[in-house]
Amino acid sequence: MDPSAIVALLLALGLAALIGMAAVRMTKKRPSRDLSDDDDEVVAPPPARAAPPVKGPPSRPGTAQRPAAPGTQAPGRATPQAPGRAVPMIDGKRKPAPVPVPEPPAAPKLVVAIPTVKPLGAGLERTRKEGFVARLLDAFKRGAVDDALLAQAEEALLTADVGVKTATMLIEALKTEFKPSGGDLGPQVMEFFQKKTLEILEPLKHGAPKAVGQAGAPAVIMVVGVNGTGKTTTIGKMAHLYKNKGRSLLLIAGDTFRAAGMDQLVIWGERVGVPVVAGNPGQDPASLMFDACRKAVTDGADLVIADTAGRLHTNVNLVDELKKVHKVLGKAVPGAPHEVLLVLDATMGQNAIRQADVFQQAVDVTGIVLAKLDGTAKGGVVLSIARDLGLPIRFVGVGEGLDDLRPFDPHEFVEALFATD
Ligand SMILES: Nc1nc2c(ncn2[C@@H]2O[C@H](COP(=O)(O)OP(=O)(O)OP(=O)(O)O)[C@@H](O)[C@H]2O)c(=O)[nH]1
Ligand SMILES: [Mg+2]
Repeated sequence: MDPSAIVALLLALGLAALIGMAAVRMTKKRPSRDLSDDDDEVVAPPPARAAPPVKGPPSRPGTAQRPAAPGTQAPGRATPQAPGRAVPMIDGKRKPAPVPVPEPPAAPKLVVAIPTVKPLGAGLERTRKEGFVARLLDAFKRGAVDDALLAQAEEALLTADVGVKTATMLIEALKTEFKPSGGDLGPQVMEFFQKKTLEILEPLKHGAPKAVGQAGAPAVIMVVGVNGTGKTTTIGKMAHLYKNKGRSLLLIAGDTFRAAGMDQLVIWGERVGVPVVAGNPGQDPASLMFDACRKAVTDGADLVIADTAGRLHTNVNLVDELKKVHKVLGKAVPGAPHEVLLVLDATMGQNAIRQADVFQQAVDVTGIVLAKLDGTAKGGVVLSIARDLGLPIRFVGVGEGLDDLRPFDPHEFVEALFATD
């Protein structure tokens, strides 16, 4: 054979052998590639997500509580590290043989509540939707304003708990002052009622109290009301609101008749990051108030909010107790209490008005908080409060969340109440 042919044959055989070996190596390597595509990276554990604020255990009574900032990670809730996922490089060259790794446990699903501020309209939804506005509009579809129609309109107003006196006044005004301008009556009547309602509400100075203390002393707000109306919850929400405005606060858990009542405020304090002074169960609330106010002065707090017991208003002792607390607050801080807020439960409608009388006799109530407006079709009670009690409405509660307290604005209220959506 020609020597050059032999050389060519050998070269061809060598090449074929090389290709074969390469193919075998590639097939062998394939399974490990899937694990080692990112061998050089240390795999980071899944990022920890912020846990929602967690109610801590009630703190020991008798001391000021300064809880951890809200939103901090709850102990033991951190997302666990994924074990064994890191495959480090050794000397930049060699890699250890991949070790079979068990699947990491699934990260716990933490639901983080996104706070939303509820519009007032949402709080008045039941008042509007459960007949009131729809019935008024329906009544005035029929054209002329006659007696039957006026009676129907009065009934619609009463279902929203505007109170007999206010409903009568509005209907009288409709009879004598309302001048329809042709076309659909319904919207015109609504506009008329809106105007009249504003006339009832506007003369009073509604909205959040400024609550500013004097000469380096804190402002003091005393919160009173029948049990279950929403005092403690309102104080928690108010603390959140004023803290967000940059005020330094101290809360007093003055409901010493009920340990659970005090604990409830301590938990709210932890939630919003505001210190709470709680007493011992059965302790004289007035002495607790005095000590706590002196502490607020020493600490340089600029707003104190005091919770009180809410036993039945027929309990004469409670009235005496509130009078005593009121007096003692004045001894501890000049001019205190600067505000006495009466918390009324909107779901009680006209009964809430009767409760107000009793508290007004006991202490000098300066404003109303209307809680639970979201849970009632009796939102018209706002008109009764302003007209019959002559008291400004400071806040309305529209839910149980941190942000569900709104400074009362008559314009916003009237628009939401008579909205025809
Ligand atoms: N839907 C709704 N619920 C509310 C509102 N305000 C308070 N609540 C609920 O009403 C209930 C009673 O509220 P509390 O704050 O404990 O009432 P309280 O006046 O302090 O009661 P006592 O301490 O027993 O006198 C709780 O379940 C609150 O969550 C509100 O604006 N809307
Ligand atoms: Mg309470």
